[in-house]
Amino acid sequence: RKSGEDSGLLLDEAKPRLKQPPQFKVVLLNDDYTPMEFVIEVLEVFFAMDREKATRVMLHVHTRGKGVCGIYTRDVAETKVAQVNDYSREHQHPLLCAMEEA
Ligand code: TYC
Repeated sequence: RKSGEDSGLLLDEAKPRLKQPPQFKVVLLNDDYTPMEFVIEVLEVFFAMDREKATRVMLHVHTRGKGVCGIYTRDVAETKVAQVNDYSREHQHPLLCAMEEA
C-alpha cells in the first residue's frame, strides 16, 4: 500500500474471492439393450446436441462404456440425471445417467 493509504489491519476489508462453484460431469453409461436411436434422442432433447454431436457421443459411450454429456453446477446436473433416468424408465430402457465431480 502507498503512504497515507489505510493499512487494512483494522478495517475488515473483504478480499475479492473468486471461487468457482464445484462442477459436475453428467455421464451416460453403456448397456446392451437401449437402442442407439433412443440414446441419440436423449442427447438431443436433454443436452441440446445437434444430431451429429449426439451420434458422436452415443458411439463414444457405446465403444468406451461411458461418456460425458455436459458439465454443470450441482443442481443442474442433478436435474439432468433425474430427467434422463425418469425418461429412460418411462420408455422401459435400462439407459443410465450419473454425475461425477469434475
Ligand atoms: N450399446 C447399445 C446398443 O448396442 C447402444 C447404447 C449406446 C446404449 C450408449 C447406451 O449410453 C448408451 N444398442
